[in-house]
Amino acid sequence: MSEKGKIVMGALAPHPPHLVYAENPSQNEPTSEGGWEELRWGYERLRESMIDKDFDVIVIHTPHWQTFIGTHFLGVEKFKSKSVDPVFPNLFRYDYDLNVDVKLSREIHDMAEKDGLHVKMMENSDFRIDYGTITSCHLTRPEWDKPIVVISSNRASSYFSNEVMQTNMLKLGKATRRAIEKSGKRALLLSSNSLSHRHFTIEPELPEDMSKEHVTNHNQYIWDMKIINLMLKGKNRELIDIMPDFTEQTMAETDAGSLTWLISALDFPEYEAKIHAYGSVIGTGNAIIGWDSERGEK
Ligand code: 2X7
Ligand code: FE2
Repeated sequence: MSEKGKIVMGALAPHPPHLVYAENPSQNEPTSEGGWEELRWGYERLRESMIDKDFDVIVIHTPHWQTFIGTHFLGVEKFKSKSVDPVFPNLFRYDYDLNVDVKLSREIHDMAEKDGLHVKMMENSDFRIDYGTITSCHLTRPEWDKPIVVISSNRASSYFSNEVMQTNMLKLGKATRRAIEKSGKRALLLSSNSLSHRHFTIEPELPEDMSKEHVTNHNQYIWDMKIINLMLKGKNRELIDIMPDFTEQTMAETDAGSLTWLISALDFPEYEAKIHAYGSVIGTGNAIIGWDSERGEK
């Protein structure tokens, strides 16, 4: 029987809406001729790597639900509507229908509150789910057969500094781990973010024209490789130490705190992570990486 109350796996699961657009799922209105295959095949490999995993819930931290006073948690059991990416409405108009594990959501909220973080349950049933959550969840688990817990990105990095954001997200990661252990549930954790994040400002006429796709500049690429190699080698304390510099120099989407939260929730893994893909989307750097905590912690 599977051991109860644990994180069975963590993943860096970036959310460029282009990847959903390129897959042409029935839920998305626009249609494409494909594109970004390396990343989409990487998601396929991530899904294969968890085919035997037994888990009850997906817990995701998302950069595109941005809250300025504290961290918020979805607190309504069902959401059904259309999500439109405000920057790429031409690519992403997605009909979603999803279930939330409100009990676990509240348990993480309560644990974080006890640890002194500002938190809030979001109980507005008309709330529009952000495209980051939908994209990462769709690509990781297209069946949508597991309830999710969605955690907002508190913008402490914009209001204060990357260091303040990190301090809070390290606490939130710990609280998340303890709440999951106490709950008896088996959870898959997703950090929904790109790495380097300098975007092109002009989109090619055909968005999926792969002859136009490349990382914005070499500096971004060198930084991404440094960060990826630390994760692959299990050097996650060093990763956290240099994350503020990385975030600043590449405008990385790690400013959202998602990756810091994940590394802390996984308790700074010293085992090797597995990379499934690296690729650029409109110039940003994206890596799909899995931490098999059940295998790694043995
Ligand atoms: O939100 C995003 C992103 N993080 C990366 C690339 C392209 C679009 O949207
Ligand atoms: Fe994003």
